[in-house]
This record gives sequence, C-alpha cells and structure tokens, in this order.
Amino acid sequence: MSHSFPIAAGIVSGRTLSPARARLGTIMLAFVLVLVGAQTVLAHEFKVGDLEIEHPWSRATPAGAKVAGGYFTILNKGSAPDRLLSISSDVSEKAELHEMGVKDGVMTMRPVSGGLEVPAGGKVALAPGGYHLMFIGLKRQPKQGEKFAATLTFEKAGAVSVEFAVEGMGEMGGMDDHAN
Ligand SMILES: [Cu+2]
Repeated sequence: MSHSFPIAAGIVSGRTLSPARARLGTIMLAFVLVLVGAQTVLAHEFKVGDLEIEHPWSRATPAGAKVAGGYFTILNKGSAPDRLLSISSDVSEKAELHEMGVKDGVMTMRPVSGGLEVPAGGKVALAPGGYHLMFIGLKRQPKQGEKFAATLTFEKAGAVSVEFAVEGMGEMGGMDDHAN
C-alpha cells in the first residue's frame, strides 16, 4: 500500500492542477488501489498458529477425471517443527499427500507416509513435480476461476480451513502427474 502515498501526496500538493487533472489523479489513485486489492486476492494465504499457508491452488480437470492436484507453500515462523498430517475436502472422497521423484530414471509418484515435516523457521513447497496433494475420487470437476474449500490438519498447529484457487488446465503443466 505504501507506494500509493506519493501519488496521493502529488495530487494534494499540486498547486496548478486543473479540476480535470485532479479528477484524473483521483481516478489513477483508485486504479492503484484496485490493483493492490487484486494482488491480495491472487496471493491469498491462511494462518494457523505459527504456520502460513500461501496460495493454495489446483488445476481445472477434464470431464471424467477422477483426481486433481493441490499445491501451496507452508511457512513455519515458529521455533519448533510441525507436520502436515492430513487433508480433507468436499470436492473428493479423500485427499492424500504425494511425492514425485525420479527413481531408476523413471518418474514415480508415491504417498508420503507419516506426514510432511515443516522445519522450524523454514518452509516446504508443494508444487508440480514434487510434493503435492492429490484429491482422489472427485465428486465434480473443479472449474477454472472457482475456489473450493479444504481442511489441512497439522500435528501441532491443528486444523485450518483453506481455499484452493482453481487455475487453468495447462498451468505449470510439465507432465501429467495425475493420469490414473
Ligand atoms: Cu499424486
């Protein structure tokens, strides 16, 4: 927000501004505020205890798809490690934490057992090609532009409700990691 103040100050201190120019300045200021607001929406985040969940997002799925991925970054601002234990959502029958990696030259995906540790003062990113959530047994197809709710449960911080923003099908595609 602070970067909008110089603009506002310019409007106030300009002695020779015509009413038309002053109005233009007001419109520009309003435009800046709208942009700031839009950024806040795009970079949505959720907090629970010492944890911050940044920008949970998913991908739109083609008709008939049974699974969808889920991605976000977890920041741990506390002095003790925590652990993501489970995920649930109305969008699917269940949700699992998965890990992708190359094993013997082949890209594989497997469930992560025992939860995902978030180190003290550190962060963990769930992203295409690495750790990710998998919503399994979709009850409907998430559509681009919508949001769906989910609950993440951590060992220490407890449960937090978040919203996954559904982005386009090709978003950061890389590989089709949810073809089954
Ligand atoms: Cu997966």
